[in-house]
Amino acid sequence: MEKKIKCRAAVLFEMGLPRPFAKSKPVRVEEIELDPPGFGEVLVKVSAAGLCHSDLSVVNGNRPRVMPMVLGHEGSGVVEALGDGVDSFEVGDHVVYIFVPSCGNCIPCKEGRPALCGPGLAVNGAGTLLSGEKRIHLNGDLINHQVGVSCFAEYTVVSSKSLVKVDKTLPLDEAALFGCAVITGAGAVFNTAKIRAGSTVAVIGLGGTGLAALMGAKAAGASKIIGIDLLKEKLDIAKQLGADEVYKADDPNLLENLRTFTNGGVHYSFECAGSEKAIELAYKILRRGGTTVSSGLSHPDKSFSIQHVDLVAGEKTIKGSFLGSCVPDRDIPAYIDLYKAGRLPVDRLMSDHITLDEVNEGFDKLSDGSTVRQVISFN
Ligand code: CXF
Ligand code: ZN
Repeated sequence: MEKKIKCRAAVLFEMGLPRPFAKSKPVRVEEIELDPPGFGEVLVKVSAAGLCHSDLSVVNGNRPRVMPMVLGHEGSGVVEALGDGVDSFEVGDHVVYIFVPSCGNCIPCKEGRPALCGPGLAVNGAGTLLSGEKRIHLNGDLINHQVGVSCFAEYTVVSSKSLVKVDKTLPLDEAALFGCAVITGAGAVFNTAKIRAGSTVAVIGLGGTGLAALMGAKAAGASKIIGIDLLKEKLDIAKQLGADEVYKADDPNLLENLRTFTNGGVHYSFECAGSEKAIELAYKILRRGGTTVSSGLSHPDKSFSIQHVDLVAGEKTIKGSFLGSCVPDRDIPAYIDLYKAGRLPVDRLMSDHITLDEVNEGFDKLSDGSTVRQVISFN
């Protein structure tokens, strides 16, 4: 396949522009040109892409990246063409994007920890594909990929190591959510924490990943699930999804009430908000022997503080979780099966379908907290 492809894509030119984004327009829909897929690469026609807080963090400057960049890291699509050397996919396959390409050869990959792939993390920082190449041209210049995906576009060229094949009976807008919200949130529960049935769980930050963590805790047999967020609307959604109790994060009685409700604190707390205040709270609500798992991403300048003696004498654990500590080829099909069996109601995360041209407005809504997952539809 030799031909270049022209298509529309949402390009971020400058981080940190003021709100409302509908007015400052940090993202512009432009016509880009994609090179044909190189060795080990795949051309995918995008079907759906979710707006995630990690995209918003790039837009508002909390997650500094190389500019300009075609945004989007959570999405799904259909394989349109294969580069040389790709034998794991066929034209017509339905795929979900993975936001860390895994080389398969480095020590973390060989240890079964693809989220920690060395080359994958390096190329993500550099704005290239796993090959080290960029395949996106804008007005004749090469521009950057977001974590090897850049699926806020009608087409993508990506490494085959950035894709997982999925069941064709699953609607592609639902499939998209498995690539970030579901593996990050549910993966933190199933893989990073490996919670024990009957344990008590609190989730702090009830966006897409937090609600997916809550669903994961339910599926894994938690006895009491607590949702915590600053916004009352999010607490209401958590209740509808099966939270047994909810607290506003700024409620002055939160600690006392939570300790009474759980008889001394939770076994597991999941920080899904991406703020140092959230991880400090996640730690404070643990019972002795408890574990905090953090999957939120805050600004690289931020640190958090805990009482050292309490960590030691209380035998507490704090763990980071990236990509839900998942093995995507193994876990995405498994989580899709749980969804189909009604045990992980992922479709409930979807708030609205929007168009590519509505992305700035979508980021305003996401900043306000008035939505969970807005999904860009391309068909
Ligand atoms: C992020 C992690 C950093 C890269 C983009 C995706 N995860 C979830 O949003
Ligand atoms: Zn995400």
